[in-house]
Amino acid sequence: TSSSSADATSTAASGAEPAIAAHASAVIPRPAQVVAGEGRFVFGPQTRLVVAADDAAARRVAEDFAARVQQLRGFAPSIDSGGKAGADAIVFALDPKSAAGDEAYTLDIGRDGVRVQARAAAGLFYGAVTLWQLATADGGKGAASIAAQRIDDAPRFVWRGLMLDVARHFRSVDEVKSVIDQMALHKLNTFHWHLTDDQGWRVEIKKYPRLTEVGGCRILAGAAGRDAEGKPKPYCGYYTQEQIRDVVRYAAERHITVVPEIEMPGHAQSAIAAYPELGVTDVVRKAPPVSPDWGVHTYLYGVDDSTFGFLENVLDEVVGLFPSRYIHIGGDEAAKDQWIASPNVQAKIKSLGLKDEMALQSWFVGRIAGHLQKHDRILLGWDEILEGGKLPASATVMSWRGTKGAVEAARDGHDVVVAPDRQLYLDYVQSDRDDEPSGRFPISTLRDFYQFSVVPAELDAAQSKHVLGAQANLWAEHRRSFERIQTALYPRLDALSEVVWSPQARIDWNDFQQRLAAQMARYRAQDVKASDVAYAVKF
Ligand code: TNX
Repeated sequence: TSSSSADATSTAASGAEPAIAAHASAVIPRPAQVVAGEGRFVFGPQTRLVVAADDAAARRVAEDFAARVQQLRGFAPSIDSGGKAGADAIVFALDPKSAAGDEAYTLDIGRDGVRVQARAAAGLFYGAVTLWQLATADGGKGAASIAAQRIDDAPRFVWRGLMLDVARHFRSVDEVKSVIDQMALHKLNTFHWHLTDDQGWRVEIKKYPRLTEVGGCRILAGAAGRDAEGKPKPYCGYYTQEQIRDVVRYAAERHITVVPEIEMPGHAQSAIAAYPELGVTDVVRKAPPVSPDWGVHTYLYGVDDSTFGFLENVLDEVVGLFPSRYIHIGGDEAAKDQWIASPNVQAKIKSLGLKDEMALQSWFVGRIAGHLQKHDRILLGWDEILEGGKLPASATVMSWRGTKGAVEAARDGHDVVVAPDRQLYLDYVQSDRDDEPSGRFPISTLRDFYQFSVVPAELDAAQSKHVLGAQANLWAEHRRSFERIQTALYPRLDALSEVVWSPQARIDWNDFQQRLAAQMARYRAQDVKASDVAYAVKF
């Protein structure tokens, strides 16, 4: 279907060699440039993975590649440190002179061997992922044949993200790592971890142990929250700081940055349940429970200096755990009812010379941004942070209520990440099938995801430079089991990866569908539950 892909290349099969996979360029996201070559490379247990003796980064990439090959094809090629290139070798080489960026790579596949080359470890890793996909496109075991081709690849956007909500339903470290693994295999590089919300506080903060002891547990509404004798059954989960560090390290090894989100001033009910003095104390006199149900709740932080002291202490620990440049502070859906009802808050608004509660939220965000700046970190928030006043120049906006916020912010000189709900939310249902799990309406299909265009049409070329990229968000209200998380994610993650990685001109729904067949087989082989709805629904 594509003139520049290697699909058409096939030499007469000589009995001993395995056949070339039907779709020989089954790579997702689709590489920027593919030029077909002559012949094929035979990849089997005898293949050597060659790395320079002193190149630790290339060695890590080669080891990771060998383990992934072992998982799918049942053999692990050996690592030949300091060995020579040859027709039986795949060379992984860092070349600091390469002109392209740190995430770019070239992949040269021919009869006389394979060379994966990049300027930096990230690019080399992505080159190996592409090679792994080519080497597993037929879904088979044992030796494989890979069509000769030359790939020159680099991402379109620097922010290629996924958000996972572990506040509504907790996910184990292993489950989180499994998601991170799949992100890496799709060349995504930013994992946004939604760690706090009304229904749960999931990150250990040493200074405030009740955040997780109390805020990490809730009682589910209805029968699900009671045991056989009708006694409440706590439903709990949080990550220790050691576990957080482990996940951050695991992600970094896969060239993924973890961006934590600590919600404020709203979506704070679990924190206020743990420490009621953080709330609007002249209105709320009794500690709320950690929220047992969904929706936009009214508990939000107060604006006393003591509450800012708490938030700053929390952020200080968060900054210590997460090396990311960006710290997400939420900012969405902060219902202002309690601020409006509070004489203390109203007095504060007056004393600051502010107009109203919206202006107070803007002031709140500015104060937190200043604190993060002391740590050399950039405040990131949902598009509500644009409301009520001027955002600090460095603040970055994540646009979820469509792309309006992205347009406004980019025009105003802020960097933006687009994550519009109707297009890139993974909690929407995917079909009208009887076995479709519950979720938000209307239906959001794989094709809807695939056809999303990242840069809003309203932006001119200069403003568009502020668009860092896009991410999909997986809110978990409807997703209690990990299997439901997985079927919401896969294969829509494939569509997302192409939208944020591949050049616009390479976006092609028919071609994508063909390549997806091999990917669905890879999911099965890796024991990853993917939704088959893409095949069941007529588009
Ligand atoms: C809105 S999107 C929220 C989340 C919900 C989601 C449900 C956003 C910034 N806030 O709290 O989980 O809708 O789709």
